[in-house]
Amino acid sequence: MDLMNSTQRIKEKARQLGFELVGIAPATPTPDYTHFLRWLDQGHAGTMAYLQRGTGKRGNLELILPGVRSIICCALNYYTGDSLTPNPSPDIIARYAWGEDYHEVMGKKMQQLETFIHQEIDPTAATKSYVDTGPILERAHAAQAGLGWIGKNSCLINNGLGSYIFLGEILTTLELDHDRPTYDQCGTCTKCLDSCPTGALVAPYQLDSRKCISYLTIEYRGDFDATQSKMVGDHLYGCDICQEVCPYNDRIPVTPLPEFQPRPALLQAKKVASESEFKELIKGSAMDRIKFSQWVRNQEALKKS
Ligand code: B12
Repeated sequence: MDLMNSTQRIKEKARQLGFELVGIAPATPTPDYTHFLRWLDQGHAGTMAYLQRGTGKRGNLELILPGVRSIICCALNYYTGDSLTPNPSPDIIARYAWGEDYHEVMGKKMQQLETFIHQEIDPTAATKSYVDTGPILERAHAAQAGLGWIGKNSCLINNGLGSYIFLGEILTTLELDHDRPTYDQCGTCTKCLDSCPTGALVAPYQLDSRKCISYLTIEYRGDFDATQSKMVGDHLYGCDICQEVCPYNDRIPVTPLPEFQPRPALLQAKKVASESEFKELIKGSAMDRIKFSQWVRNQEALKKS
């Protein structure tokens, strides 16, 4: 099979499906894997036990898909800009949760790409696709595929699209032409580290989740103590501060996807108090990651701030 030709056809199809970025990484362990292990040892994952569980697979993709050779890495822009109205504040609800659930929107596109591979490239190729929930280091593979670099805020940043991009991958047994990684373009800038109000970026590229507002408002299930409550401040769901201050997120294009446009209901998020209102608010969005009890907890922290 013509390696170059298959690679080009897959990339072309990905672009047709609306992915702004597509690149191919080798299915070898990423150099970042050792950082991941150290990060876990340091307790930076907090209570996210699922990260510990998938450790072996993250280091050896053969355990996920025997015979895996390539990772097709895709990115989808979710930035909707600030000039659109209605527009919730990224200080209260993180941008990634403004529109429809990206797991669904991007997941469907990834499946379409998988179908294309089976129907048009090689019916014998095995594939496995992920958006967010798989036991793989998505940012590290995307960086290896040349989609951007892992910035000091630990986000995958593209010079042109910035970091408001979702990542998705197809692991495949297909031999494809691999892309080259780009270089770290953060330079001497430390705006993300300096701006994080809780000091969660404990060093460049290293996020201690236990201090991260995104983790506290979404992943952390317990009650807040006084310190945590103060840390969360005005944020009801997620946090974008380390991205809002990033110079690579100035003058970036807005997504053409109607699915990612802000849901008007979010403008009233601060007032949502009953469980039925909450269920309505999170329906079909990535916000359904949290339970009503967490929402109440986050609201109470906001009242105190
Ligand atoms: C767990 C998780 C979280 C946790 C932990 C975040 C984190 N930084 O790890 C919490 C809940 C805090 C979180 C928050 C957010 N998340 Co999240 N999250 C994940 C998830 C499921 C796993 C990430 C992981 O493995 N972390 C492990 C640590 C070790 O990785 P890391 O911090 O990125 O560190 C890397 C490098 O910095 C480097 N490194 C680490 N230590 C060191 C040390 C040195 C010296 C060096 C040089 C390098 C280095 O190696 C690491 C491995 O690649 C991924 C999906 C996936 N399966 O990959 C989504 C993912 C990373 N999240 C995503 C998003 C959108 C967010 C938020 C923006 C949401 C929000 N607005 O609230 C924030 C961003 C916060 C931030 N600055 O990272 C996107 C990121 C897209 C992008 N452009 O980067 C992903 C890829 C989901 C997706 N499919 O789109 N998330």
